[in-house]
Amino acid sequence: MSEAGGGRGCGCRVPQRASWSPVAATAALCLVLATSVCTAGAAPMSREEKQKLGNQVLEMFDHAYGNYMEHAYPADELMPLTCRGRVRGQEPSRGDVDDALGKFSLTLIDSLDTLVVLNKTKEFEDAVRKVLRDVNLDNDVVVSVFETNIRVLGGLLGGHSLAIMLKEKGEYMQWYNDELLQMAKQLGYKLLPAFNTTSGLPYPRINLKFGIRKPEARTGTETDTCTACAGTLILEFAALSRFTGATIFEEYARKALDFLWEKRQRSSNLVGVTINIHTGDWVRKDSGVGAGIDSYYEYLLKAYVLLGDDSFLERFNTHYDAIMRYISQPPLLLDVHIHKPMLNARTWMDALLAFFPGLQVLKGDIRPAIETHEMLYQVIKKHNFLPEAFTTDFRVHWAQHPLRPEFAESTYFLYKATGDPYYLEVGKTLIENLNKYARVPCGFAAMKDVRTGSHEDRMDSFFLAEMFKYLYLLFADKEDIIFDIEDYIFTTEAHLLPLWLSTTNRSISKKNTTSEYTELDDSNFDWTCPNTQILFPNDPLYAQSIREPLKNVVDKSCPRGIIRVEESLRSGAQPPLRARDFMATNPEHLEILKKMGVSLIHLKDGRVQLVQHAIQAASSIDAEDGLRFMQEMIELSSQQQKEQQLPPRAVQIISHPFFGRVVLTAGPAQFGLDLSKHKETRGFVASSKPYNGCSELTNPEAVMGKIALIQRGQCMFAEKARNIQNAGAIGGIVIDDNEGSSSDTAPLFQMAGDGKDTDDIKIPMLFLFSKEGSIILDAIREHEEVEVLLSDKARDRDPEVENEDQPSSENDSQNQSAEQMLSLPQTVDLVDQETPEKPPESDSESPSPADTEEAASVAPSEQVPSSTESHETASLDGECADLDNQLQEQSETEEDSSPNASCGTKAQPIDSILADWNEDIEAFEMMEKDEL
Ligand code: DMJ
Repeated sequence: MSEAGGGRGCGCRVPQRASWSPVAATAALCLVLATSVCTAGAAPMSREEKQKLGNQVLEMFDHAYGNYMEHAYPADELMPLTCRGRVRGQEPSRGDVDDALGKFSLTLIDSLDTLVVLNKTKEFEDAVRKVLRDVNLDNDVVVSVFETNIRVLGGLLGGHSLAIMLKEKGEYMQWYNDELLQMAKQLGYKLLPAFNTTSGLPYPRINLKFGIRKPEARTGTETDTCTACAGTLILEFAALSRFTGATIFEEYARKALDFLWEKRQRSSNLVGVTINIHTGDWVRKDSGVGAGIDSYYEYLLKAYVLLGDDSFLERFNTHYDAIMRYISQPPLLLDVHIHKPMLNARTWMDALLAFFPGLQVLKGDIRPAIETHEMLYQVIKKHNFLPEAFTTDFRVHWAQHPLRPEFAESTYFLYKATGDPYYLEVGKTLIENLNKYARVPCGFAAMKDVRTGSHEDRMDSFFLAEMFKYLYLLFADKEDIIFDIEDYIFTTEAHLLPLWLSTTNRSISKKNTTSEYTELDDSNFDWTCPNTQILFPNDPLYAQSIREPLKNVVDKSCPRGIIRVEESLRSGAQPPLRARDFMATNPEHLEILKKMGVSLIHLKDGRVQLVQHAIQAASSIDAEDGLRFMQEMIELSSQQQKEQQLPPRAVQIISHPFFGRVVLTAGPAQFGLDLSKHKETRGFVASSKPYNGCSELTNPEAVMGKIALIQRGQCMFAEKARNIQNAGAIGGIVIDDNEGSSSDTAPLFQMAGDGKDTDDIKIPMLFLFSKEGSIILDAIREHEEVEVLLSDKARDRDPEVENEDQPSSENDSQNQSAEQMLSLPQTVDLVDQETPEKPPESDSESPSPADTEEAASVAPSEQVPSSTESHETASLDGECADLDNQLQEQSETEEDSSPNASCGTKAQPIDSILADWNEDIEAFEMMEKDEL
């Protein structure tokens, strides 16, 4: 079985290592598909049901791909709400995320091999012809080297791999003469100038036409890149070298990997998130398996699988040990500091780490894969999708979800490894949620906010490259696919590269291997992994027994019970007080604060301020706990501020032909009916006259009983509200007058009152940026009668509409369904609607800081200076021994630790420790600002 099947390359010892190649070693399997095994947990799924789901995936793909081709191509991506192409430069810039767009028909290229996997061979042939005819790689546009590599180079190579496979079969692609490979080579050469650094780490961006150096390039001044950006090249570059014989690509990618390996933090064996491409210094020293690092680890293991080079496996295993020791806190995966790996760097996780269980399957470490996957699935069940980031107690941290495929990927690999039909049910839920919440008439729209169900006008190319592949393969039987998927490896973008490359053009494969590898102890190789053939027949309930204790981890269990074993061991019986548990009214907590040197100052305005003076702590350990507590409190506080700042609302278009599928992100008002208090308002929309709503309306008959549309500007929001209310409107939507503004690019805000009493305003008021507003205005132009729902969370679409709607045409047949749907009074109470910000049920007994005004009001900026100030002259008399032990462990192998590493003879002055801590605290604050 190949890697693609989840069974290969997990580091098993194979009989003849020297001559081993992935192809030759297909008999030496670590994980064997156990399709015949069913656990008692989930009933087996019938062949018919699997086929039905597979067909549903095909229909969904057609909906996404068809709309892209019809309305967006040759643009890079589809904008599914406005049903047009996203052309860079023609839309407001979204920052880094736009660096994937190179005016090279990104979605088409990223979809090529998906077409073959989904058995759409004719469409594939047609798509390849379009790529060859239309795509230009020589555009004057600055693109991300990483994204261009994984999506475009990977897409071309995946397309080439399957084109030659089809050609060999003798029916399709008979005309094909390696044209995609030639394009890939052309693109490869365009990316090479990015590697012109002394370190060999690539610049993060390159101009496709002008490269790096030329003044016209408009890039080349960056100093930092992310670890994944520099470490996710080897599969595509090695494949390019081996397909073409041009060794330079593989050499460059290997050199970048060698450098990263050299720079790993030697005592923890972890890597940071961001590195300086010139000096090799870690810029961000936090480390996890998600954003910024993820595919670096993935590519080490997969490079071993594809290229058969032991050094990659050795590096992977070394890192994997470190990940399992420090980052893995089952079922969580939490970022830590590379220099202080026992310390968590965050109290939240990002969605990208959802790929990790899949990688663990490939490695052969099934138990933690099942655990993490289960935890993620519960988060999904709670929010319908995995939010971009969520806290350790499973609240939303970043509410977007751009239809990422990582969880589907892990689900597929876990199913392949366990054969447990539970994972088919998981896949079914993913399909249902996509259709229910993300499907719009013109494709699938990313979720702007999983809490409100609002959409973003965005359908990323990876949705077609990855999501449909993994979902289709999950339900497919061998005979459903026209080639043997086991002969290929998936890149991080799910492009397929043939395993036979391992034996082709291998000339450079050993050239750059440093002597270090041969010197390293063989025990570093973890050659063992569970064999499911043995494991599952012996215990068919294995996977379920691992999931069982986690069944309620998100909803019912007490997440704060998940405290690192090391922490409890270190501090004896009583674990340190966690910021999220703190209550300013609890005398025990106040006692602990005192011990930690933290004092509580009651401010005049009712808030409290926490200040730490390490010198006042009872011991050095307590001082350290106090610092950590403060650090947690800072993070918690900023998270709460974020949550309080932006309570977005939703405008859901419910009339024909939208039927509730288009959900727009809206800003609330500080006056009028509060939609978060279990209310929603439904009505037809009408433009007010005058449109700015700044005087008495001249068309009260038109807005009476309706939701009035008003343009922003020229008077206060509250004045507009009063004018439309007086005309009999039941709600109002203010549309931004700033043309082109969009919630994709501008932060939402609340409409403030007019400084006077606004209690007289009873109707709900929402704000839409111009782009979202024009979706409603366009709808009026086209359909005249447009009905919307104003709420704090989109209401479910009517399932009957869903059924009728798929896969048949969406344009007709819907009038009567519109009546069935959402037959609510104009203003209704929602029963028990979930409010995601609230801590889990179990927290209600002992409220988290989110429930206490005091803790929420802690001002981060006030904490840090106070503590540093008081540390300058601090000493920890009599407490050196404990601190010494703590620090010694960390500092012995620390590359950049000061010579005075700890107390006593090896004393590290407390201010140096604290300076170090403050550096971490600053790093937290920086991380908070960073986007994924
Ligand atoms: C994809 O482009 C790739 O999987 C990449 O490695 C990171 N994640 C995105 C999709 O989420």
